[in-house]
Amino acid sequence: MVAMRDKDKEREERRAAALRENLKRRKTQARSLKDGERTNSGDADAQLDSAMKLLVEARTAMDLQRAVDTIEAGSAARHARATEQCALLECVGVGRPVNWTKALDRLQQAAEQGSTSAARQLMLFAHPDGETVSPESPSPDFWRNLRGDIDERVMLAAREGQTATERPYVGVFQKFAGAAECRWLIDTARERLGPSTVYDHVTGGLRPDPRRTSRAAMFTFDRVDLVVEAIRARIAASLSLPLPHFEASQVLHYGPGQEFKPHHDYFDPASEGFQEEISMRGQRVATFIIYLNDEFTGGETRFPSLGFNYRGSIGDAIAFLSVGRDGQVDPLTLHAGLPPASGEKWIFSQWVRDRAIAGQSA
Ligand SMILES: O=C(O)CCC(=O)C(=O)O
Repeated sequence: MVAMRDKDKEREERRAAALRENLKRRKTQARSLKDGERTNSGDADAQLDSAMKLLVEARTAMDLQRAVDTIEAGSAARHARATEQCALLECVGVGRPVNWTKALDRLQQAAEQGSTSAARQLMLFAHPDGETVSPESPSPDFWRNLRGDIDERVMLAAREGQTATERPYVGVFQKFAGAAECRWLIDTARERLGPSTVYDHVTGGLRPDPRRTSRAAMFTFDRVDLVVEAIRARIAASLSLPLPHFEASQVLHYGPGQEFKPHHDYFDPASEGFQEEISMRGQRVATFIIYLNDEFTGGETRFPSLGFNYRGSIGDAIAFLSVGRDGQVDPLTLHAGLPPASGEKWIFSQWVRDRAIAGQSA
C-alpha cells in the first residue's frame, strides 16, 4: 500500500515536471516567434527603405528595375508600406505607364493590409471635404466600398479658374482642393519644415534670405504621396502644362510677421548667376498657390504693380504666368506674401518651368 502511494506520488511529480518543462518550452517558442516576426517586419522595412533610396538615386535602368522589383516583392509579401509605395509607382508611372486606377486599387490594398496612411488618403479622396477618421473595426468590404466611391477622372480633372487680370495672366480657382486634402498637406509638412530658400543671383545656388522668412517643406520624390501627386496632376490639367516641367512642390508656413517680400519668381535673364540655371533647368514660367487654411489675419498675396491682393479661403488657389506669349519675362508679376498679423498661414506652392526638368524623378 505504501509502495503504491510512493509510486503514485512519483508519477504525479514526473507529470508536474513534464508540464513545467512543456510550459517553459512553449514560452521560449512564443518569445522566439515574436522576435522572428519583429525581425521579419524590421527586415521588410529596411529592405523597402534601401529600395526607395536606390529608386531616388538610380543612375541606370537596371538600378531602377532592381528598386521597383524589391518594392513589388515587399507588396507581394503583404507589407503594407511597400504596397503603398507601389501605389505611388503607379500614379507617377515609374517602370510603367501612369495609371491612377491601379494606383487607387493598390492604395485600397495597402489600407486592407493595415496602412493607416493609405486608409486616410483613401478616405480623403472619397470625401475631399469630410473628416478622415478611420472606423475602429472596418467591415471586410469597407475599403473596397470606399475605393468604389472615388472617381479618379473627377479627382484629377482640370478646374475652371476666373481670370483676375489678362496681362500678365492671373487666375483665381475657388475650391481647388478639398479641406481634407489641405489638412493632409499641412499635417505631412509640419514635421519637415526648414528655412525657406531663394536662388542667389550671384552664385545661382540656393540660400536662406531675410526677404523670405517663412519656413518650407519640400516634397521631393522620396517625400511625395498620392495626395501631393493628385494635386500636381490637377494643377497640370488646369494650366495645360506638362507634369515633367513641375519643380518639387512646397508647403510654406508663415508665423505672425513672417513674409516673402516683393520678388519675381522668374530668373532674371540679365543676371549672370542665373544663366546656368536657365540653360540647365529652364525658366520659371508659372506659379500656382493653394491656400491650405484660413485661421489668420492679413497674409494676402499682393501684386503691387497690378493693384491686386488675394486672400483665399481653405482650398482656394491663385495662379499666374511670369512669362508672356512672346516668351519674355513680365516684371508686372512682382508679388509678395504679406505677413500674417495673427495666426499661422499655410500655402501649397508650385513653380513650373518651360521645359522638362532633367534628373528629376517626379
Ligand atoms: O505667400 C504668398 O502668398 C506668396 C508666396 C510666393 O510669393 C511664392 O511662392 O512665390
